[in-house]
Amino acid sequence: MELLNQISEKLQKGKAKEVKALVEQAIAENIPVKTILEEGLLSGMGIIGEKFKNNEVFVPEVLVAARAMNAGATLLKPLLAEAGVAATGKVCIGTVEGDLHDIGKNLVKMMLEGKGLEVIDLGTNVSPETYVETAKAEGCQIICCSALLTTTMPVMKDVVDAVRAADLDVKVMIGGAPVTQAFCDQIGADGYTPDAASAAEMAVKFCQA
Ligand code: B1M
Repeated sequence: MELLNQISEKLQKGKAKEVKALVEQAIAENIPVKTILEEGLLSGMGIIGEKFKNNEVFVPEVLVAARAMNAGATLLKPLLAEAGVAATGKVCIGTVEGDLHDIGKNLVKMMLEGKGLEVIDLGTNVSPETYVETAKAEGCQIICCSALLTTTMPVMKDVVDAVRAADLDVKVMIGGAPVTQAFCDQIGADGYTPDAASAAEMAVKFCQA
């Protein structure tokens, strides 16, 4: 669809204002939120990711694209709330220590909130101690960890170990591009999902259990 292509292209060029206007137009045209997110915003970010990998674009271009992505995603947030299916539960979420990538984490947060869960956003570069102290102080049922770098994935194991050492009845969910189910099993985390929507579904199940 032409409008979704335009969102993807403007995002790749880092045109945040234009992305925002196009997303508004897509919403007004009743294009499903999931389609706008996946075929517009995430598609554009995926192309930027490939170009970044191939050294065709560099950090500044990726940063402005990320800003444009956030500008569009923010508009979708209220629409993700599903009327009448409000779950109850408290979650703290963050990107692990050493890692500054937050786009995926923000999407997971939006989806969790869309399901009615209360979310404490710890931001990026979050230490295992901060996750554990927050979960304890705030009474969270779930700790959600995101990592985008292979070098920061091991911090997720530190989080699992810290939760077990503190003897907390808290589930640890993990995700992010390099994370896999095998890694989840290996470090003894409670759940892995490949995308934000399924993360929210899993979180709801944990909170209902
Ligand atoms: Co970075 N970066 N980056 N980067 N960056 C990657 C991750 C990389 C794969 C690019 C590449 O080389 N191909 C590579 C990592 C390589 C590796 O580890 N093997 C990389 C690198 C190397 C770096 C730097 C080291 C570059 C440098 O400085 N030389 C540096 C590290 C900085 C740091 O963190 N300490 C760096 C910096 C940056 C920017 C600041 C420029 C920017 C981040 C901006 C920001 O986040 N605010 C950036 C970006 C944008 C990327 C790419 C291009 C896109 C990441 C992204 O946002 N994707 C990325 C390449 C790529 O992934 N193709 C890359 C979109 C996002 C929606 O996807 O986060 O995977 P993702 O989230 C998904 C799922 O994974 C899942 O849900 C989302 C979709 O529904 N998910 C979860 C995420 N968290 C979840 C948690 C869950 C469940 C699901 O449960 C709790």
